[in-house]
Amino acid sequence: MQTILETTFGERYGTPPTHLARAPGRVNLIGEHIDYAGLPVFPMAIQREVRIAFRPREDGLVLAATTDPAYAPCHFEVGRDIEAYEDGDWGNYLKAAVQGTVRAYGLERGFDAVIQSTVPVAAGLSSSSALVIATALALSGSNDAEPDPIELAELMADAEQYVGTRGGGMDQAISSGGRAGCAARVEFDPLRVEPVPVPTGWKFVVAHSLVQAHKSGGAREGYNRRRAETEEALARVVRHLEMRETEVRSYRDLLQGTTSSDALAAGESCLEGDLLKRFRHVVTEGARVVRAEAAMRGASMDGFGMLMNGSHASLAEDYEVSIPELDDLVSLAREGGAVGARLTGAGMGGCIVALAPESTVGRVVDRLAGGFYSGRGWSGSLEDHMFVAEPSEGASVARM
Ligand code: NG1
Repeated sequence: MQTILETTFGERYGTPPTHLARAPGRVNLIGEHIDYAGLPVFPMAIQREVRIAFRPREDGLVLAATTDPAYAPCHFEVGRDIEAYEDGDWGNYLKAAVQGTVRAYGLERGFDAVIQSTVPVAAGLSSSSALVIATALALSGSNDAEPDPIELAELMADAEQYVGTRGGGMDQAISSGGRAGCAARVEFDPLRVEPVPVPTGWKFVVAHSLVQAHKSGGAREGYNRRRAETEEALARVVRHLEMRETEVRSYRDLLQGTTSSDALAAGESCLEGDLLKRFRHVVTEGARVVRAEAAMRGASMDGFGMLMNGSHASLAEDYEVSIPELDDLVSLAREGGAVGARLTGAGMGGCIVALAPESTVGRVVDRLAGGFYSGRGWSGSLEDHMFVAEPSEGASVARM
């Protein structure tokens, strides 16, 4: 039986597709808003993914359509300097990937494509990076190139800045380099993805707040401002500690030269207001990631859950990226028996992630369904908004 991708491709281009590229979305388990500070984060690739059925072309055109009528088809020429569509146009993610891949590998042949995604959009689950990685694989596959997954992730983290958000690189790394059954510690500069097996019986529930946070639109300003604030806070602390600005260029550098508690004390004495809050979040979240990895390796579910709770409090109070809907979901998940829950992704909308033992996960889901989703307007099935995330394999491309 033909899949919807194959049927749509045949109807549109009159031939069957020859290849399939896929790239997963991700849920970040802990380590939020610190990838751009150079600190390790702890995400997991999930079963929701972007799939691109494609066929290489003889010329340099990219023709793309999706199985979702909300997204208009687009076409453009492969090149090193591709002019962007209007702000907010989904096609800019394709252009970002193509331009970045061409600049790195000098590829010339384009492709015909049909795209399908099961990653909710603007939900903090990295639908955009999954699309970017899958597109880069489609272009590479069309030109018989086989980029290394980590190198590709690094390239695409830069390439995605084409849409105007200066992201940190976590999403591309885990979408490209994730391992089935594992979460991962992602380190930066140089990029490293170190798989950590998720213990049996740990279940991560993802639930959407029904509020979208569009990073190609409104949420971009909030994201970029936070990033600028953390940089400003760092510069002041470095001056206060009389460290050399050329040697301490990130929070990672800072925390290699001083302990978290000394860094916090320095922040308290030279920062105030929002800058102090942003600084405190980054430093404490960095410490939570280290402890969370140890908790997962030691199968301490309560330990991991406690750190997730601490992360949410810090994101809500110090980083100020939560909203009432996310706070409600977090409280309900805990009431339902989750050992920990937090907003995941950039916040300002999007999803929460909650950790529960397998025996309790049904209660968590019921509590969220009854306490949050019933009585609110939403379309589709409840599974579109809330699901149990499975630790999944990173992106791949294969002949169909
Ligand atoms: P989401 O929530 O998927 O938009 C963004 C950034 C990440 C990271 C998180 C916050 C992009 C592509 N992604 O992710 O790099 O900074 O926010 O932890 O900008």
